[in-house]
Amino acid sequence: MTRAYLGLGGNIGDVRATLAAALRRLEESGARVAARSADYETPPWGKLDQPAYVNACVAIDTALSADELLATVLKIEQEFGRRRTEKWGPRTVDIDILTYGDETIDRPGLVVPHPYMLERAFVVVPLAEIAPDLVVKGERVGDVSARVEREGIRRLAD
Ligand code: A4P
Ligand code: MG
Repeated sequence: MTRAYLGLGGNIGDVRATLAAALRRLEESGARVAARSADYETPPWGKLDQPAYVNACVAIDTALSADELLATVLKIEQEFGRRRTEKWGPRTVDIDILTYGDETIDRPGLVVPHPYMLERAFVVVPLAEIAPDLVVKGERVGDVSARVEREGIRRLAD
């Protein structure tokens, strides 16, 4: 079994319902959700003229290989209506593999740890809620979260 962390987000439709449904699909696909952050409303990053996002992070335990896990999350994105149009543009659900065990993977199609994860408050803030002591690229997630610019990020009630 490998412990992996995933970041989920979306800004089209009833995102909170979509995230919940996507996580149920993930559990049917060979991943046990061991911890889940709250949902957070987050200002759009990268491309600003789009609606606010809802983001969350989960810890999973899985026997899937990193490649199998990627194929699984891409399939779930498709299932929930993800259409790839513009980079950083609006989406129903995006699922990123943040870490996979303590592996470093860097090849076309899969880069782990996710290259920008520590620079993105919409990843680091929810991740710190479930894994403050996780160390990524030599940095403790809780420490990164404590110093990240979090203006406009709002933790949503259940
Ligand atoms: N890929 C490579 N590494 C990974 C990985 N670790 N996890 C490849 C998942 N996928 C990985 O993804 C393109 C390809 O990345 C996949 O086919 C996979 O083989 P994509 O999701 O279609 O590309 P994208 O989303 O257009 O680009 P990118 O860079 O993934 O966008 P981001 O970085 O995900 O940004 N603002 C807020 N507040 N919250 C958000 O969630 N998300 C984005 C999208 C922009 N702004 C946001 C948010
Ligand atoms: Mg993505």
